[in-house]
Amino acid sequence: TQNGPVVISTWDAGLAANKGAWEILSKGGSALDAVENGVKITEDSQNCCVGLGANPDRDGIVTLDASIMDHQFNCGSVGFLERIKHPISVARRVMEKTPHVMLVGSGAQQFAVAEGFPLEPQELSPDAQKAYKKWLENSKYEPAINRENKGHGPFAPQRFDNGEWNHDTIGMLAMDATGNLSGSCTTSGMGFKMRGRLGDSPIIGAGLFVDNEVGACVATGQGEDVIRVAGSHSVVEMMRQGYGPEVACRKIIERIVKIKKADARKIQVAFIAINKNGVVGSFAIHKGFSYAIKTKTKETLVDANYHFT
Ligand code: SD4
Repeated sequence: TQNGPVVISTWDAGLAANKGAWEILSKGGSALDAVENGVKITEDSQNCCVGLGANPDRDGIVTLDASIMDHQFNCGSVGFLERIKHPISVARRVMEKTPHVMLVGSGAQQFAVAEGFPLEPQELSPDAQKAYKKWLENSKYEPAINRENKGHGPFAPQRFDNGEWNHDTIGMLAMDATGNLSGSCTTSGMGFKMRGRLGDSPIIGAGLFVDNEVGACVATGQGEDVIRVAGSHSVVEMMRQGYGPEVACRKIIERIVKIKKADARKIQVAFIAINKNGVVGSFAIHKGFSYAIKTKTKETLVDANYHFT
């Protein structure tokens, strides 16, 4: 039911991010401003898994992806962006100031600098340095789901003993007081990815999709498997067919599980969704995914339902 503004976002870091969104929503601000302001908190945090403090690629360089979409199919994204603290704001500038939807790599960085974003030093945070050094011992790329299974919730460690974060992304969806929807997603991508790898997060329709007449969805987890089913767009299409947000998410999770066969046991994907009435829902492949909700009366972390029980 539509009961004033709502914001939801992925993982436990979503609790802090939702507060940033709520600063805007509670004053009657737009969903678009809210989803930008909210995830900037996570991008800022040196203590999390998103933004410049996050894990690097195999070559030891942090590369960031982000996307944003409003209630009128306006969208913008950046991929493979280095040395910029707030990729989400660059994505918004791409949306608002260029004739394009997506800028990547050095071009995205050049645009960001021209727009006045400071070029940050190219260095790893102390935690990321430690994790990278450890990773170099074996140099194995393993998209292990168990990152997500090892713990979550407000008291869970942000980083495990082996140096891995329990996630690398924040996705956020908001409905403002006028009933408009917007979404954002920002990530360092999978830690120790190949250089040049883009995940689902900067791809409109994969990592994020908003159709104001129907609903919105954002994804987290193994980006490659979100891309191959046009994940977030597919979830929104399920809502268009009349399914509620959780069932819509479940339908596409089940599609991924079917496609991946035995390999589905090894990957985590989760979607969160909101429909045009402000009803929210989520579904994941595995246990351990949580998402944060904030409304006028509620501020909480919810354990999502999942496929493999
Ligand atoms: C990616 N979907 O780059 C992102 C990673 C993620 O929690 O969501 N990690 O594939």
